[in-house]
Amino acid sequence: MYDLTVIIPTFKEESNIGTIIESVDAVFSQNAITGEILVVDDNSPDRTIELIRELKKTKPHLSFLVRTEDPGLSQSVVEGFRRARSDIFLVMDADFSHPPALIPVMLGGIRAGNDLVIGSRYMEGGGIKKWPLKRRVISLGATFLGRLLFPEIHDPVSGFFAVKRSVVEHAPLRPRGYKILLEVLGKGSWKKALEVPFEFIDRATGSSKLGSRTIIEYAEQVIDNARFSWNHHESVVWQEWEKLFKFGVVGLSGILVNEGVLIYLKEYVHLSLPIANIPLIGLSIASIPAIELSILNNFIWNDFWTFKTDQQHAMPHWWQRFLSFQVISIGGAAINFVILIALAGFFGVDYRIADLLGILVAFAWNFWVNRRVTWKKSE
Ligand SMILES: Nc1nc2c(ncn2[C@@H]2O[C@H](COP(=O)(O)OP(=O)(O)OP(=O)(O)O)[C@@H](O)[C@H]2O)c(=O)[nH]1
Ligand SMILES: [Mg+2]
Repeated sequence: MYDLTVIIPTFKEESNIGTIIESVDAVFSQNAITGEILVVDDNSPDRTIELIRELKKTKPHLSFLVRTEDPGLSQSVVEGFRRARSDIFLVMDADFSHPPALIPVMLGGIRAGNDLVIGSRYMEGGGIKKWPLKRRVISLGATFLGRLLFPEIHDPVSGFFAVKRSVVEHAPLRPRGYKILLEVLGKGSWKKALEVPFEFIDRATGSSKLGSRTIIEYAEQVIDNARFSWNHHESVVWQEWEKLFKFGVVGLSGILVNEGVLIYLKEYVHLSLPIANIPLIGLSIASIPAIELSILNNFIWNDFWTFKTDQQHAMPHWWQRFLSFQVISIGGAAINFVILIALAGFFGVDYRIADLLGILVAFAWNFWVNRRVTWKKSE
């Protein structure tokens, strides 16, 4: 039995296939890894297949399969999952964009108890070398969409990852397009993921296959994964919806607190300062504690309920989280205000609709930023 299976999808990689296999092999022997290499080729019209056949003669741990139907990178990887003869799968490109030297690190991550180990470009220590602006923008857009579903994963669309067999074995994967990792995250059964940074190096030889269709396919895939979670409440994405929902409920409770305090101070306390008789000033004096108490209310509920976790928070002290929440809430209020004034004042939108839009954007801001800053889990 092998320690792991390195799955390499290929299409027209005659200039890389020989060297990538040798490199992976060198890493295997330097680290005493009994690994299998599984190349999944989509019937390349160049010499890729011929070269693999040649290499196989001297390498019993090298297998390959040539697909003739339904070509595609993700489909090939999933077929690799089915054919692999070990319990740990590691997916990497053939074009040296993914450094083979990281294989032992990723294997170690799985052995240490993680279900998934992701080679990550978008975290400290990671990066991308020699990419034109257009590709960077597309990739950042894809990453942002993916992070809406998996806020804790820096690089949910990386092509470089290791995964336990059990994560994908019974997962109803619908592989399409390029971003197989998103599919695994969305439909696989996993709890713990680890990310290791790496620098993505653009291919030196061979040709790229990234087309414009990939963008549409990817958007479909994101939607499909979001939909999937509605019927699968054990999925990580569903847990995210739950947080969003709770955050919304807490927000509504904050409105009640705000209104309640305001009415109480205005109607029953009868602020007795001399200037409080001037109507607007009295209202302002009452509004400030009303807003502040609603922020406090929301913080408490979110801290004890919405973002309750058995893991350590990146901000370990409650007052740190409170300060962060406070600042972000003021930012949200400013967003609400600016949108209301801009839409109603400059674009003639009905002020009620303008306010509603402002509230929605502020809500999205509050959730997203607090999720990633205030209640970030420690790594
Ligand atoms: N089996 C299979 N492999 C593919 C297919 N398309 C790409 N690949 C392989 O998947 C890996 C990543 O593809 P790349 O074309 O390098 O994609 P990329 O890294 O986004 O783009 P470039 O590096 O600029 O080419 C490489 O090993 C390719 O050979 C495909 O349709 N089928
Ligand atoms: Mg590449």
